[in-house]
Amino acid sequence: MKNFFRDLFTKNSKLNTDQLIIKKTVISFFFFFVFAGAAVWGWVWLRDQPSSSGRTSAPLRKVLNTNEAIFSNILSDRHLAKTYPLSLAANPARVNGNLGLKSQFDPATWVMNVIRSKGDTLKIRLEDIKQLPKTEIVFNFKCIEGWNQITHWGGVKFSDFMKAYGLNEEAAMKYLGLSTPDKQYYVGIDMPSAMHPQTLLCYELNGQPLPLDQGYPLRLIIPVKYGVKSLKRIGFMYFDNKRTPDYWADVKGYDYFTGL
Ligand SMILES: Nc1nc2c(c(=O)[nH]1)N[C@H]1C(S)=C(S)[C@@H](COP(=O)(O)O)O[C@H]1N2
Ligand SMILES: [Mo]
Repeated sequence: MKNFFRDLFTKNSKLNTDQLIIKKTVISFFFFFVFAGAAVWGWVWLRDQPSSSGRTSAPLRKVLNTNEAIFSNILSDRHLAKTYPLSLAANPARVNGNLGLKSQFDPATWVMNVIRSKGDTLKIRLEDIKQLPKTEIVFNFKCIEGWNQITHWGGVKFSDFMKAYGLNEEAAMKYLGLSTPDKQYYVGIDMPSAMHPQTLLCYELNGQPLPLDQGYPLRLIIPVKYGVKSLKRIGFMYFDNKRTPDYWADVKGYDYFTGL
């Protein structure tokens, strides 16, 4: 035993092969236990931290918030989502997600309620939206769950809509909020992404009116974001300088911006 400890602190060149093997093995185990201990300690610490929002613990939330601060800045008019030829568009297109679409719904009485910052509410019909210049896009629609699909949409640019209705004060605010008529699904979007030239108030899929389960009469299509933000069946639109509520960010702790 005495020799063993002495060997541990003896220069390698002065040890025979057996002594050297023992020395190196002991040193390896020592570091293995130090790092394993640190990893377990770190995990226990992280597990015991209070959670800040939903299910994400405060330290992890801090990292996510930093990511958001960085990535929200990358979004701007300068970056366009890639577009594709019409022939590549899926038909029929995949249907995914029916939150806010399960309540009783009467297409005949539908209007989009645009709640202005002054407090008055515009009630806009589908015919009104269709009066505005139409824009079409074929892009790769990406769902956060891991699938993507090239799809063909038609509607009005959100920025054209804001201009046409004189919603300048509202467009100058930092966030847009949208919700379904029954308010069961809602999304928050930073205004630069909403005003992006590819963001549509969309009423057509593959040249046809939207199917009911894909958001008839009007949905958002926002190619610079994951699919979660492309809210189907807009009932309400509102504006704020603070972050507007977002179903997946608030309930599940997902990233608020989900930029692409
Ligand atoms: N009202 C509403 N809109 C929604 C959802 C939803 O559950 N309810 N799901 C979102 C998600 S996660 C995706 S990927 C897309 C899917 O659009 P699609 O059904 O046209 O493929 O809609 C988004 N908009
Ligand atoms: Mo999604």
